[in-house]
Amino acid sequence: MGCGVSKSTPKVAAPPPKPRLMELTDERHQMLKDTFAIMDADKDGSLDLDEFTKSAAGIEGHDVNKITALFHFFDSAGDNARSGKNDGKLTFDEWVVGMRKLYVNRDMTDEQFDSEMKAIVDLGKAMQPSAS
Ligand SMILES: [Ca+2]
Repeated sequence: MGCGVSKSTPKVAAPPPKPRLMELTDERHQMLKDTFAIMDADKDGSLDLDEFTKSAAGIEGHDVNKITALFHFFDSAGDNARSGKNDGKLTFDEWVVGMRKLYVNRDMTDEQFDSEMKAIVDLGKAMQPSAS
């Protein structure tokens, strides 16, 4: 076999490109806040899997596995103990961090973000029992 000797030149370890989290403007922050409030059907300040599933059905269709995976993605998105990482509830902090991670390296226009959020909000509203 005529294998040539391949010289391996030591590569200078280039630092991996830093993931660019979605830019969080005041407007987007407010939108996330509104969305969270609507998804939080029992208003206890956190989203459980049930609340999340009802709202997320609009994003992922009715694929329970996908929604559950997404829920755990968010639940582990918090960066500190305060946000209750992996405790089965999504805090607002996890929701914000999760959304920024979800849209990482994606250049979204405000319009795109707006329409994605609106889809969730509309669905959340449809889930609300009509006030009597
Ligand atoms: Ca809740």
